[in-house]
Amino acid sequence: MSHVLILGGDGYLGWPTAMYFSNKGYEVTVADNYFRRNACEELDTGMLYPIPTLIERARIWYEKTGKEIKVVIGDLSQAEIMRGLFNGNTEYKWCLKNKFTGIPETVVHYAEQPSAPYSLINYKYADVTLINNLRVTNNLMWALRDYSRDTHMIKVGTMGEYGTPNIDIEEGWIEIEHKGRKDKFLYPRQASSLYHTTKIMDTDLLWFGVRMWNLRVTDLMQGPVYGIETEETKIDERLKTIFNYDEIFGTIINRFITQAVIGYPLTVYGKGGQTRGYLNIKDTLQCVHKSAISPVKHGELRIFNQIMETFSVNQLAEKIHRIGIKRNHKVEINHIENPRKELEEHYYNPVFQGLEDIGVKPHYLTDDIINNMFKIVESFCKNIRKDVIFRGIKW
Ligand code: USQ
Repeated sequence: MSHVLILGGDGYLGWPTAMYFSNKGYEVTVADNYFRRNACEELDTGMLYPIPTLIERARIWYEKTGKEIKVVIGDLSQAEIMRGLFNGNTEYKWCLKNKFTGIPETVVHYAEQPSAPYSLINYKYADVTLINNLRVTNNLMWALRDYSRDTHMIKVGTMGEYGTPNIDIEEGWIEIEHKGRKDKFLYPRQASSLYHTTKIMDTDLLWFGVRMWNLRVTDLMQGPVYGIETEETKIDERLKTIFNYDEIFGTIINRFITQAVIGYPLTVYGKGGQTRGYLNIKDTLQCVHKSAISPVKHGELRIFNQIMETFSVNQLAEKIHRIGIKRNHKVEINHIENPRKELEEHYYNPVFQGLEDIGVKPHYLTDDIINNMFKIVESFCKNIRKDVIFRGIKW
């Protein structure tokens, strides 16, 4: 049975990914330092519903499915904690037999501060983002270099690495002809937040590791993810993933649906022409799994653009407005001054074929999917806090 190690296994994507692999029969270990929950508490972001600790979740998963997800609680920006996951010097906080599972065939790296607004609250949060994200990536790269050059690293990057250039966005690489000669380079990157900039730096670090030490890396340029449920979270209420709708950790579709449910006008930043590529949380799991079973060669940095369709903010607001009204909510669309520094009208034409080519079957943002999200959010309506929806963190 293949062993998958998931770094950041307590997060919005990490926990559903752990259950997805476990359900497919993989041996799964998760590691996390509770960064996300602690940050939510510290910044008082509110959550749609409470979630059990990672240890409790692993126990519930075992009770419900008979499958084990081993849990390590630790800060992966500390080199020895990261290295312990590869050299056996690790301490499990929950597992059936306290025995090292061995070096993983695949490591999924989600262990980063994931919010653009968080990274720009002030100097302190910018520093936490830079130090955490770059150090965790560097620690992982060195652990693979020193203990396990065969392990396939699947790293979650972001479409925001590319920014919004006035030319088509390729999947990671571009061939450039200059003064009659040609070469292939990483596609130019220009991010619009410090968080997104750390993802650019991660890609550069990993490209170095791949060139120097023949590491095997897949870097997934992911767009904003939406959704609450996966097949595995439905097994038990308590297995739900963390769901944020606040300005700091909530992504736009999750936010707009929550806002519609409580009659808070949809907060379209500026003109609303900002276009991004979106995907359902179920597709994140598929993309990571399909990447894991079609591994890269030694010395290869494979990059996929992990999005399924593109929308402008205005298009999202209109969709959610239309469905919210049908469900008898009082929904308004409000164009507010953009707190971010970003283009509000721009060209956007990214290529995103690679993941479908390796077998991913996209879910699209249909009315059914939106209605289903509405139903779940409505059922937790009492927990929604208006005061966390917009505080105005400025770039
Ligand atoms: N936006 C609004 N109103 C809101 C919230 C957002 O108009 O109330 C706009 C933003 O200005 C932006 C777009 O919607 O133009 C997307 O914003 P977002 O907050 O959903 O996403 P973003 O900050 O870009 O970050 C999210 C995830 C991050 C991931 C990224 C992918 O938090 O982890 O890397 O999406 S991407 O956007 O492709 O870079």
